[in-house]
Amino acid sequence: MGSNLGARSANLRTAIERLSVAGPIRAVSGFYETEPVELCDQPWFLNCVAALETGQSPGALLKALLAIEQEMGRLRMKDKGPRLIDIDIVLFGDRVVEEQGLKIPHPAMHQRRFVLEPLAEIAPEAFHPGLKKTAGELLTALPPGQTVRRLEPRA
Ligand code: PH2
Ligand code: MG
Ligand code: MG
Repeated sequence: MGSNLGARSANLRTAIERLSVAGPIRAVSGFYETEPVELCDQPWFLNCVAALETGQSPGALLKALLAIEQEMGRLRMKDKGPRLIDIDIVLFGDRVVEEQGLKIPHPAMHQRRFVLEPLAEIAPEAFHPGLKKTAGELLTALPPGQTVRRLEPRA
C-alpha cells in the first residue's frame, strides 16, 4: 500500500487496521519513504507491505480494498497520480489471476523497489508464480535506482 497525500503514516496505519476486516494480518513491514516511479512529478510516497490471511476470493478481497480506499476518502484524479491511500494485491499465495481489473501477481511488482524492499523484509521467500522467483531474488535482480529508505520505527 502507499500514500503520498496528507498524513501519510496515519493513512497507512488506518488502512492496515481496516484490512483486518478481510482476515488476520500476519505481518507488516516497516514504512518506507520512496521516490515516485512511473509518474515522477508528485510527492514522495510512504509504502509498506502487509501479509493477510484471508478466506475471501481475490475478487472479493479487491472489492474490500477498494471500499477501504473509498471510505478513507480517496479521490481518483489522475491515473498513477497523488493519492491518500492505494491498496493493491501484489501476490495471492501462488495464484495467478487474469481478470478485467485484477491481475495477480501485480504486473509491475517485480520492477518496483518500493514493493520488493518491504515485501522481502517480511517474506523473502514469497514466490512469484509467473517468473518463478522469490521476492528476495527479484529484489537482488533489480537494476540500481528508485530510492527507498526504511523509516526508523516510531517509539
Ligand atoms: N504507486 C504508483 C505509481 N508510482 N511510486 C511509489 N514510490 N510508490 C507507489 O505506491 C506508487 C508509485 C501507482 O500505483
Ligand atoms: Mg498501485
Ligand atoms: Mg490501486
